[in-house]
Amino acid sequence: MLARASVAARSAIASAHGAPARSMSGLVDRLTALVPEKQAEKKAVLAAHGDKVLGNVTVSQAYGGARGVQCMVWDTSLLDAEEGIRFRGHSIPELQEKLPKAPGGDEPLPEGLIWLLLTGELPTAEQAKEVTEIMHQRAALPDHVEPMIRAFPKSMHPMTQFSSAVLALQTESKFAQAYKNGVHKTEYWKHTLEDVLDLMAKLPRVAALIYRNTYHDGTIADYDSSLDYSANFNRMLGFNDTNFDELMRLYLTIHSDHEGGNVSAHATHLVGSALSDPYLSFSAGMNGLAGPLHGLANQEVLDWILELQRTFAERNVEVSPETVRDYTWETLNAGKVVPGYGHAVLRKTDPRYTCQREFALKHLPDSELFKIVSSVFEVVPDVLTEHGKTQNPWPNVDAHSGVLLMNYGMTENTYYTVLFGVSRAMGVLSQLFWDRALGMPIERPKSLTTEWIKNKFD
Ligand code: AMX
Repeated sequence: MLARASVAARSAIASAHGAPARSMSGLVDRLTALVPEKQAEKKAVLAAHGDKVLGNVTVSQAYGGARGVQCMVWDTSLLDAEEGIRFRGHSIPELQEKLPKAPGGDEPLPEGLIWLLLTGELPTAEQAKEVTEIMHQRAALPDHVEPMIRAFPKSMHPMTQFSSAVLALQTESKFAQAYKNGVHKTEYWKHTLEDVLDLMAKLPRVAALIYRNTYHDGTIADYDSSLDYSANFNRMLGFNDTNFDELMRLYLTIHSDHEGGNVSAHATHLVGSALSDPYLSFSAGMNGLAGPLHGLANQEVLDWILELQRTFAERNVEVSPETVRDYTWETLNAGKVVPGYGHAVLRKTDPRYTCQREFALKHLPDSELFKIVSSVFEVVPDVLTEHGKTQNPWPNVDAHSGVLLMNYGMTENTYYTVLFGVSRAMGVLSQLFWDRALGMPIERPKSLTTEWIKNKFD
């Protein structure tokens, strides 16, 4: 049932708030034990290898977006150009096999992934459940955030609303408060952990409010702490289909982290390095995710596919390898990118694409849009190869996600990047916790002028 405003929701969350404190001790205890171990490990690595060379930087790399420059430590995930992402050493198929699932479900619970990203250890079902409880306990929003979201013009892009709402949540930062109170730097990580968990917990309601207010009548379902993170998120968004719950679990898992150099991860890490609290840091990351070459590509892909469908209907042509090929060339000849294809690091099909394709084959094999996505997959890599500019002609995560969301009735593609953002929080905030625990310094690479480069090498 949908109820206006959030009074009922707040009381539902507040009663979850009163849940026994024992439910959060496992994760915090585990991290408390791990922090000194990892601090010692960092010290040992620096003592043994501190003067080893990771690589040289060429002038092309300095002009070329620092592509391939190895100069950052990011422990939550690692991207291999051929194989794709591993989260704490585990590939996506391994996560699908090893992470706890919802009763009767096949897809991993993102709560289990949060445990894995934070601790580096695969959780038991009990431990994943504990994370679900932690999320419910911390989900209540401060009073000023909901009215602020409701006051935004519907024409404001959902990512602008999302980033602004995260900034508004910053009034709750326990790290900022502790810093103001003069906390010792060895204690930073404890307050950062509070913010990291609070923020992950609050994002679904923030995101759902944006969705309900921008595209619907503003009513939002009561918060239901008897459900897992993804199912409760779906109810607040207004969806009540258990297959969509499964998709949401998979979606939130696979978009969470993609090592440290991508724009949203790097921006969060960079801003956090100034000891800006997790709210300020994550909001910065979301402003980067909102760019069309990064997270906004999921919105662009669906526009491209729907435009293809419309154009073909107007021209009265069937979707076929030949017609999709011609349409792709039209895009390239107009000086535009084919959204959802290419990657700065990957050189093969993104395994995040592959697992979404498998989900579609299982749950929506007859969808017309899925058939278009499949035809595009057959043709675009060849066209991009023939075009000859793209380093990687294969599809990335964004080439598939929109069609799955459309299938379950989430048709508003300008919203899609917000879902990416809710997921991305899990990766970048887990790493931000470790940045604080390991005492990572303020980030400050050296820049050079063109004049300096010419003088050195001419
Ligand atoms: N369509 C057309 N041209 C493409 C292309 C694509 N899908 N991918 C790359 N190119 C072009 C680049 O624009 C560049 O052209 P230029 O020399 O005229 O500037 C040239 O090929 C070389 O680029 P690259 O080295 O292969 O890629 P990159 O590392 O500079 O950029 C990326 C990577 C993802 C921005 C790029 O492939 C792209 O724009 N793809 C489409 C947008 C997209 O899907 N983004 C989402 C990525 C995943 C994510 O972050 N969510």
